[in-house]
Amino acid sequence: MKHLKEQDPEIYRCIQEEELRQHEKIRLIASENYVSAAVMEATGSVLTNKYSEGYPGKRYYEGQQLIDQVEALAIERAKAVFGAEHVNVQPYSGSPANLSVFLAFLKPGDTILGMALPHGGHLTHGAKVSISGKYFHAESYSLEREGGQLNYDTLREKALACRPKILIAGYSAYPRILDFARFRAIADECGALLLVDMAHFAGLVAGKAHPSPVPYADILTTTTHKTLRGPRGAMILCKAEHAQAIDKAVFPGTQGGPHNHTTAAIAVALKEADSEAFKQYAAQVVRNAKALAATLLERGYDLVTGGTDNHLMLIDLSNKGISGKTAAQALDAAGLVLNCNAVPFDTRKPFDPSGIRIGSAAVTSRGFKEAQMEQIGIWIDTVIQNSTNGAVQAQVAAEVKELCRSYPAPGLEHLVG
Ligand code: DSN
Repeated sequence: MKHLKEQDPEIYRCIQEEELRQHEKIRLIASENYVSAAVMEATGSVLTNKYSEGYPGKRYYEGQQLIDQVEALAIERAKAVFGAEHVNVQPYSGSPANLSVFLAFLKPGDTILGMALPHGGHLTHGAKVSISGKYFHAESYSLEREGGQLNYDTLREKALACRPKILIAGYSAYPRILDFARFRAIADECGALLLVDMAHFAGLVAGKAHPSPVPYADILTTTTHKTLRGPRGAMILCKAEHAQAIDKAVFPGTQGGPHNHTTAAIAVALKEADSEAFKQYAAQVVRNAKALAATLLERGYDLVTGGTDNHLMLIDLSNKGISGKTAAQALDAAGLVLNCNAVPFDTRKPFDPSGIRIGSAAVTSRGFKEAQMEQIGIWIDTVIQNSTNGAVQAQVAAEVKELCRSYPAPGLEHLVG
């Protein structure tokens, strides 16, 4: 980064220090990961200089000889990895992807039905503060008070009562595998399109460590930077019959020119995902989440649904006498970075809720296995039991740093040595 260092020392310093933070700390935010050096190189390439409104073979501006190849490769790889009939790789991120789907199939005021935000759903699935909840009639389904699982009979009753045009399956904080066949049946019964937002688990699907929702959904959205381990971006997958509606809704419906550097990096990530190594990665992500969940359960932590089947877990800290925000801040000081999170039926406010969410995608990318996950569980417990003790936080932070030295993260290997 010699040019950046010279021209903008302030930004250069922030990036250098962020590199160090990502190297020295254990990153447990369930939606984050480490991209490979190859993905990073594509993201930082000259493709950022090009405008390309339109789609391969049909663009508004000239000079698309290489951009068309890049986008066509990304599309073909996505279709192959997920077995999808049609893919649009242009959405800037998950929220614009979901908005494009709504634009394609809904009129303002139409009904959508998604998982309630405090129960693990996403803002864009109809939360009142989001455009999805402001411009559409948003209904939501909840988890069960006892056990915290999704009850499909209750979901069906709700869907039959409100008759959504789009039924959304997907989450940002639900630790179990969704029953996509059941969602399909409910959507059929109430005449809805089924949208699966697989942002969180797309990498597990690509790596065959999670059932694929693709055969069941009419449309799927996903970000590309979570378990899929690509750049910050998104894709929409759909049945061939919806291809035109989706493409028109992305461009010109909600977006202008695609971010070609991101498209290239998505293509690179998809090539990486189509490998034996990525299959092993995805399987290890799930094993690691289970190992951490088991360690926390042994120490009396209240895991929503009692455990995990995917890459994340949600912990209700009410029985530990500490709020989610206080716990997350103490853990951050100790080098364990995660986020506070609402739990189902939370009585606390969203900015300082009762829970924390933990994910295993990033730590698995740096090579952590079950033994390291168990150690993380012990550290989390130690910090939470001593949340006001700065000395304990400093001691754990030193131990975390020492462990991280032996597991250089992808793209950050130069920091060890
Ligand atoms: N912000 C993401 C997450 O943390 O799950 C979802 O968009």
